[in-house]
Amino acid sequence: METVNSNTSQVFCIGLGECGSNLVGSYLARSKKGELPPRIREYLVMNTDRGDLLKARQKYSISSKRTLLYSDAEIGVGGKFSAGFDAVISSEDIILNQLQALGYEGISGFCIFTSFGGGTGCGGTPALIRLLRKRFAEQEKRKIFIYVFGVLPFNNQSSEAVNSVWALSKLLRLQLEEGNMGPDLILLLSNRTMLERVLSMQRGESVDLLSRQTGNDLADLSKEKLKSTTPIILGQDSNEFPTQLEEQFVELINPLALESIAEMLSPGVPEIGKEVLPTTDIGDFALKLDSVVVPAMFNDLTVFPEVGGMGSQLNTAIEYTVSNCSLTNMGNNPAASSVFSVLSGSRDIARVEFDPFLKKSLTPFLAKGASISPTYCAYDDDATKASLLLLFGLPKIPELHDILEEAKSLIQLHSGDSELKQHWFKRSKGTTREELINAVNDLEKLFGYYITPEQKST
Ligand SMILES: Nc1nc2c(ncn2[C@@H]2O[C@H](COP(=O)(O)OP(=O)(O)OP(=O)(O)O)[C@@H](O)[C@H]2O)c(=O)[nH]1
Ligand SMILES: [Mg+2]
Repeated sequence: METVNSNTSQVFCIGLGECGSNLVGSYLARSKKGELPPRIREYLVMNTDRGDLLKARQKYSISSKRTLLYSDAEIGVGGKFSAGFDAVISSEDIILNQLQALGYEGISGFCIFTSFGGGTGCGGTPALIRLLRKRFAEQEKRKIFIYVFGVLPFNNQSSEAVNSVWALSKLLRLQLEEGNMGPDLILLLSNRTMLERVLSMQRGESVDLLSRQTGNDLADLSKEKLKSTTPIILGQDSNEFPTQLEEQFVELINPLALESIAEMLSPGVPEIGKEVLPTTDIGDFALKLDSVVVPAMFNDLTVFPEVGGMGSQLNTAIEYTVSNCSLTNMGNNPAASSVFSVLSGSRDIARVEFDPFLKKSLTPFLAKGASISPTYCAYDDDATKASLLLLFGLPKIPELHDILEEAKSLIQLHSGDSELKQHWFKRSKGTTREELINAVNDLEKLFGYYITPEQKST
């Protein structure tokens, strides 16, 4: 396997569809003085929906050369992922031309941001990855890394659940094609998990704002009470997720997702007074992790090396990170196949000597034989806040069980002898019932044996 040169890696970010555009827009608009964060060469925000693209452009002040409206639909594809797929295929030239105009030659890798529940991003991502892989293999004769940051839907969005199952299966199957036509990593960011995290962890101003807008005093509600008294908020008992709340929720959620994304890009960024051991850059994650990854980030880590007992302090921090900070719920027993940890902080905290402690504390969350890759980002500055990023490869994901059940129910609903009934598959998704059943089977085989309902955590 060819390796990625970690010393010179520069990354190109692409936001596909509405969710992808928002994530890329809010990530890169955060940068100071309009400069891109180090190691981000450029970015492009793409959509098949003119209105949404314009909205993203205005909201995040994105220049027109960094946006691309493609396909002739102009109003999005309404969740029909096959149309999202075809839209990329029929616009390959204009996509490559615009990437070239932005300067993507010599790039080490791409980060693609998308939802898995919509149509433009969900369907377009596999087609885009294939296009990029071919372009670099044919013209630059080299391998690039491609990471997909994919957003899983809220509860009870069955049509989005179907799309998510299709997307995951499609992306993983593309990896099996000669030359790997799929992504190196799929990072799962779950809207339902992130919403719960935000509501329970960040009961500050943002929740007050949401409370005023929804008429619910969210700050005053425990998670259980929230579920029972306002089922609509978490979509527990309603048939459909309330779209009017969705926009407000994603505003709260996106900053949480971006923390982990920014941290993933950071170890390889050179800074004065910073030392990274072992040398690590974003491309290395692909070499050490299984291809489906759940990030968990504790960005306000407080440990006190001077007090001693670093083993137990780190143990507590890791337990907390796994159970409270993962961006997709991994339940109580993730049994992951691999993990990458990045401990950042002052030289007292980010020390290679802590390797045995970290490994010991991570072991209960891993399957037997799993690989552990710790990295330490040490800063001269004593005041630097400490943080811990854990990337779990192929963990148990109870939520995928729910998504699969939602998808199966919808598939079942439209199945039957009637040709007219089955027409739904063609009309709404542009695919066959068989293709969706195969996608369900793929995920049940990959994850099913350990995502039984009993293993669901609260
Ligand atoms: N976290 C997060 N989720 C979002 C955001 N915008 C949309 N979503 C989620 O994305 C899903 C809908 O997908 P979109 O990204 O809107 O769809 P699209 O790719 O534009 O495709 P079409 O609209 O079908 O053409 C839903 O699950 C939304 O909750 C966002 O900014 N952040
Ligand atoms: Mg859209």
